Amino acid sequence: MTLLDSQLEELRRATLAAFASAGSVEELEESRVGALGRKGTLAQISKEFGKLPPEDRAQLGKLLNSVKQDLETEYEQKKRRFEQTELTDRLAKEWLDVTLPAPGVHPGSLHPITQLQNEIEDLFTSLGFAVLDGPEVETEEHNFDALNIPPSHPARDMQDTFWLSNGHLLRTHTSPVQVRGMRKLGPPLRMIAPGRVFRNEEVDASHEHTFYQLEGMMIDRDVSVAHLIYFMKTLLSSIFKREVTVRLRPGYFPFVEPGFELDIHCLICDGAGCSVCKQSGWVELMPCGLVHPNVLRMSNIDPEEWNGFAFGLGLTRLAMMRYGIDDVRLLQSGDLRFLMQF
Ligand code: FA5
Repeated sequence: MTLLDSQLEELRRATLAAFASAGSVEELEESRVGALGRKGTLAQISKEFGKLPPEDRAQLGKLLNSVKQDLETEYEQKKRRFEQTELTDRLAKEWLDVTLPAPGVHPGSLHPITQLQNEIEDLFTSLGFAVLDGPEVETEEHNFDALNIPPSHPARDMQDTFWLSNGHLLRTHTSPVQVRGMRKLGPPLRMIAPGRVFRNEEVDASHEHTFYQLEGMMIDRDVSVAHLIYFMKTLLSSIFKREVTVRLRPGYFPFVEPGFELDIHCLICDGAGCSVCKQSGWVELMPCGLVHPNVLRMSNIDPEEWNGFAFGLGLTRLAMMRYGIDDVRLLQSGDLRFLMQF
């Protein structure tokens, strides 16, 4: 064995031992550079190689290659083990249950009035009614005159109006959409019109200045109060999915004749009396009646040939009964503690 042979064997032994005891990738790399780098021990020994007599070169060459290969193989394996451990440690630290809900994020939901409106729209469209829309800023003609309420009529005082400086107004009810529907579509007509309405009135547990109504109208030949009662019953049983007590009493609205008030037995206090029903046990929900001939005439419909019914559901009040909300002001408060319950 030549001196170079034993130097190579020593290099293999010492470097394998250094690789084995390396505690980090950096230590491992340091040992590799010392042994196999451009200026490392193996490179030094290789320089002596050329000085050997040719007969010794072949054997030493073999040994040199085998030492190089052993060290490189061991280096690669050890390095891979380090990388593996590092990955396992990282995964253990960064472990995450992707099925958990994100903290502090609450999924949005539809406002209770919107939910109710969608349900009623689905019901009425299934019964052949069109869903119409109208402007919130209305003309006096659509909101009052065409509904048989001329300027000096005392019924104008029934709804305190927000007048605009240009003579228009914020609609006080959804009934002007009846007028738009009759004039645009003509008879026969089945329509509903949900929407926001405005009244300049004192706010309390059951009165808002801004609230929602849902207008309904059917114009055909030989429409009677029986048709009106059928649709109102269908509506209420679909919304409450149980028996609710209602009463029908005469009511005055210039645009219907006869006119009725449909009241619902207060579901907040079960009729015992509370601030929502003003201690009466009943809540005004849905005024209605047969369309006045004047109203038909003013929208170019011949009352000799056609007649119909109309109703004006208090959508906001219906939401209160449906969800047991005891103060109307909560609905537009924007209070998330309230809204997140729906
Ligand atoms: C009307 O607005 C008529 N246009 C309804 C109508 C249509 C009658 C078609 C006949 C034929 P009234 O002013 O009563 O009627 O309002 C209708 C409903 O809206 C009431 O029964 C009530 O449920 C609701 N409502 C009235 N004022 C308020 C208010 N300030 N806050 C919340 N809901 C209200």
